[in-house]
Amino acid sequence: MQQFRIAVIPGDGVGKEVIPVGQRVLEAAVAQEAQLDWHLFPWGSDFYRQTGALMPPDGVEQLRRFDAIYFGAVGDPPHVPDHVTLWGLLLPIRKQLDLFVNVRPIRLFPGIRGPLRDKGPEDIDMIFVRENTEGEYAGVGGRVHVGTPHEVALETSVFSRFNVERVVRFAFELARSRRKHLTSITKSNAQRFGMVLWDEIVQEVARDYPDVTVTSLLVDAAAALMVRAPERFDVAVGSNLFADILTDLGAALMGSLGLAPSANLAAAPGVPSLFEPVHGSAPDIAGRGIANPIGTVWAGAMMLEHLGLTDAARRILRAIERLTNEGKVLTPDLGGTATTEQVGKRIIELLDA
Ligand code: GGG
Repeated sequence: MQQFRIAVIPGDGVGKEVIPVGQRVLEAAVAQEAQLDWHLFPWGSDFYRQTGALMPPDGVEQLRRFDAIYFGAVGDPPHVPDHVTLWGLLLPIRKQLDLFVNVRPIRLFPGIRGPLRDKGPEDIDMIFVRENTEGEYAGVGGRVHVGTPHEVALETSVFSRFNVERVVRFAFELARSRRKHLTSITKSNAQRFGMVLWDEIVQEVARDYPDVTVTSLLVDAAAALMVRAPERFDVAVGSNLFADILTDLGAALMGSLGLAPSANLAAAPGVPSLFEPVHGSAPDIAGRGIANPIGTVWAGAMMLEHLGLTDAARRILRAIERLTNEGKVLTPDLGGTATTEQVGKRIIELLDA
């Protein structure tokens, strides 16, 4: 039987509730073919309160020896500022492991009524490729004259040719494996350096993919089009910030932020990729046992697929579709009354239904 070493970081808030459910579903799905050796890392805001840091100084190095990382959520406002939690845990992991793309599928599951009443599952089926290590999240900037009326803060975006090209190339490859349409999203009329470079690189790389049609959109137009005509999107590629925002919009089109998964993929072989729900720690519902675990379970399925356990991954997706289609065991964000645990249990029952 194959064995995989998985680092588990439940993190904060509802991350601690959805990750154990995800682990149980994954174990049930792979039971016949693989063993998942989980190693729990209790990092996050509690760890910060005990030690003054979100993870140990060698935390990212500790993660390198695993086959994959299963991550919950980070954030404990108002107790720890959000920029401290994000920059103390998730962003250093993405950057130091060079997890260069964040793949975020968006699709309407059968039985779910999203906010777009005239759109069905065949209309809402796209994948976002988010640049994941630089752009607006480069962390370049600073503040001067702090606390005075002359205070100034700078936040510089970074777009390197090397990085944008590999992200765009990844998106073209993905588009080629699907409906062969790529939408590139920038704001290059207003952002006249980095995003103009991005547009140029898209045009250059497009020459290697004559079978893929490309549409370039400004981010504001892209947001409007996602709502007006989501069927026009197949694969979309965008910067760290823009794709982060648009995938929350996409999750809303799916019916709930709790449904959306993401895969942070490593550029180098042998480096673990990280899989997480798109949602954060949701302090408003944390501790009540009602968080939707589907985004986390789906992220786990993406992890299994990445590890080569494609049949188990497919069975999990089918079980999620059956669950939403029967519409009986759903959490309150989807109009149901079920708990996180009950949804997990039902997904397991439906694995082989
Ligand atoms: N599930 C991971 C999580 O906690 N996400 C919250 C968040 O703020 N993420 C920022 C990002 O994905 O860049």
